[in-house]
Amino acid sequence: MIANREMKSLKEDCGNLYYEIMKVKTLEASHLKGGLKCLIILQVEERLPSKFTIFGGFCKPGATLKFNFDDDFLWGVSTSAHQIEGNNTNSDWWKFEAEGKIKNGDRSGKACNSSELYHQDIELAKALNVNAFRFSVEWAKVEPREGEFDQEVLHRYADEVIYMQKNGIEPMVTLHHFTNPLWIAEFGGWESKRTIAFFLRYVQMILDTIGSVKYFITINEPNVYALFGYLQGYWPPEIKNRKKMKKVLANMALAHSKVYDLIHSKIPDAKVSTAINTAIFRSKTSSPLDLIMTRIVNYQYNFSFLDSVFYGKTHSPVGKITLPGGIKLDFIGLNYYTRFLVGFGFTPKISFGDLPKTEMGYEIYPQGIKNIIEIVWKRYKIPIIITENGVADGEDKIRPEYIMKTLESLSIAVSEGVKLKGYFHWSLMDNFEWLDGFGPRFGLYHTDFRTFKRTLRKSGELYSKICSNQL
Ligand code: GCO
Repeated sequence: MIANREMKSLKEDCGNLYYEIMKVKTLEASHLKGGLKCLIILQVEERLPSKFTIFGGFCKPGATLKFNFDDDFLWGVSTSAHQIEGNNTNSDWWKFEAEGKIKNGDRSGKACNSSELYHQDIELAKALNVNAFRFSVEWAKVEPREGEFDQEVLHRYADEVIYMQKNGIEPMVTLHHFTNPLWIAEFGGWESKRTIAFFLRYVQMILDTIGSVKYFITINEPNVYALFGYLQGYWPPEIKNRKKMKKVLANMALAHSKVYDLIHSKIPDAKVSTAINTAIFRSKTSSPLDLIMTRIVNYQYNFSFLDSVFYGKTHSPVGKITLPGGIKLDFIGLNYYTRFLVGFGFTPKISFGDLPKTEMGYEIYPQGIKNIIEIVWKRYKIPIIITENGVADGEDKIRPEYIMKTLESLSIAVSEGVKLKGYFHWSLMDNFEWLDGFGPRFGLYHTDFRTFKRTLRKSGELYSKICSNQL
């Protein structure tokens, strides 16, 4: 236990990390490796809605701080094709955008022009000292019409992989990241079982072209895709029907499992997962109804899909479908951004609390990631990779501290036994943020959407130091 007086002098001494302290409870430095001049981790109690902890740290200027991660830890950045490449003309989102559905009438258009500038983007990632890069291949470009595969696009993706590997960067390929070819959407998309067969054929084509990739994400955030597209109806195909949502989740669970097997039949030592969007859910009050609702929402959102493909048996709201047996996850890909408050209702009442917000309106709650990975680890006992985490912050005021808090929280969880194999920051650069268009800026690099110039932010500098172990 550290005395308050000592605390004070540390505070005066401390360098760039400073977190608001409310009440010091314990001192713990065990999660840090050598080379450290001083660092304390403070466990703090916050007020409502229920007790939880936040962590903060100080280090002296010039101190070397090493997080408690393995030497082969994947330090990465994350992107997706539709959000950065541009000209995704044969996709369902392109049509949706043309109908004026995006904030301020934005359209993805040329996005960050990455289909032309991808070599440069890989170099920008390298300048961040990352050793991994998660990106997605775009089905609507690979197969713009049924059965018609675009060789040029396939070879561009192959080149992307080769260029990453040449630069010492491990590629992680996402096979489906929200968008679909228009022809798939037109015959019923993920509501139809036929889509699974088409998806497998497309994945086969990718595997035949892109060569020696080890890490795959089959489907990005099936929970978000199904919720926004089929229950809340904000995203294409703008359906509000719980039954259909369940069917989509079932078809995605089956597609994931089959793709898992397909990848392993070709690359036996591949590491395959889905990437689930996770969030902290807290009850608005301590009333039993709110508490029960919170448990239900938490299970359905965070765990039902993972349970389905882990146990080989669907768990509601994933609809009923027969899944092949066996665990279809080599690691667990988790995306984490924020916390929600939950109240009881015929449909659950979900809102943000009083904490300061990001440009997306999300509560700034990086420390929640610790809780998420602890629960996920306890439940499945297979390695975890954070496949996305970040913050919309064009002015870069929040991001540096957000990154530090996140990594410290992860580091503590690791010291307590959680197996964490990597962290991918969302995102390399500002890009097209779906319904919110070009407004929210998530990049470690600022993007000028007129000239496509990318400029390193302070947080990018910080991240590059972390990735090269200088901080
Ligand atoms: C998601 C996606 C990304 C987003 C990111 C920021 O989680 O919704 O994977 O495409 O851009 O999460 O909102």
